[in-house]
Amino acid sequence: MSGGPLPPPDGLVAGAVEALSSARHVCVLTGAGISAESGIPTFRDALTGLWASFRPEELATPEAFERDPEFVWQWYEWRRELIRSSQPNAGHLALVRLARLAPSLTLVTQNVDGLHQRAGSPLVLEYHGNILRDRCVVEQIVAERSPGGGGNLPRCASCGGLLRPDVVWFGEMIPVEALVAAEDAANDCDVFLSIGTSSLVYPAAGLAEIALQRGVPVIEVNPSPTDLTRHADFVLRGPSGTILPALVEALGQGDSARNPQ
Ligand code: BV8
Repeated sequence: MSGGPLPPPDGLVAGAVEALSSARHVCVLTGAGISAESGIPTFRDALTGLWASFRPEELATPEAFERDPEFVWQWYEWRRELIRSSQPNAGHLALVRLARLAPSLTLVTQNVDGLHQRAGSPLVLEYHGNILRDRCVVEQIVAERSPGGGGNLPRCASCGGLLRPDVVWFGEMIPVEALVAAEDAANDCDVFLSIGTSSLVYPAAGLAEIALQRGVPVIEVNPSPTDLTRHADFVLRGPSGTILPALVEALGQGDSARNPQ
């Protein structure tokens, strides 16, 4: 994608469109905010029901699972139902189109909901795992459930060990493949797009810092200010389900204007 900037539609900062339109490699980091318009509460949104008195950071820990695996499984099963009954939104779909427009795009997500994959994103780095997979606590591999179950805790079909959701809990290491690939992308990209994240959870929040230290443009898409806002080069203030389609539209228009078929 080459050639001069075009007048930006409302809400889009000209420089952001320009930075993306001349990008060779775009690195995208998404957080819970991109799935909010699909009806999935963010981590900032207070928990409801059984879990109202807990913070996600308290439930998503090996200690909580150790203490009361049934209670933690109930929370994950509740979230799984919500995710199974939700659909990717316009924000997820716009990133699929952006991946087609950009020469190279690396999509890193903190979300465990699998909605990027369901939207059709070709390559998604699951930085915090995927809630819809089970992992065997004994063999530490993704495992099938033993049909009989064994009480109300899911058991591994091959060794009978306890199963847990295949997600990264607080205090646990990021899967090394995703960790390394995401860091490589942040170290190679020439534009970093941070979407729907409060930029509070590390090491994910450190990826934008790598881009900042390299002096490549950092674009934030979020309806509210975050810890990254004052460092970002371009801030697109609004819901990703509105901003991202408009951004991709502007890029697409620019592209067809520059490369009429
Ligand atoms: C580790 C999976 C060590 C589970 C998750 C440095 C400084 C401080 C603390 C630490 C540090 N390094 C490590 C830590 C500790 C900790 C941490 O960061 N704590 C935080 C709370 C301060 N990090 C860890 O524990 C990590 N592990 O460090 O291991 C280690 C090292 C060596 C060897 C062994 C161990 C692991 C962190 C991963 C935890 N797992 N999820 C599950 O989902 O059940 S994190 C989970 O919370 C999500 O995945 C996500 O990452 C995070 C929530 O953040 P966001 O996605 O940003 O969502 P949030 O709700 O916060 O914000 C939503 C945003 O969307 C808002 O800004 C809102 O304005 C915006 N929004 C709303 N609507 C929209 C929108 N945006 C756009 N459109 C809209 N419509």
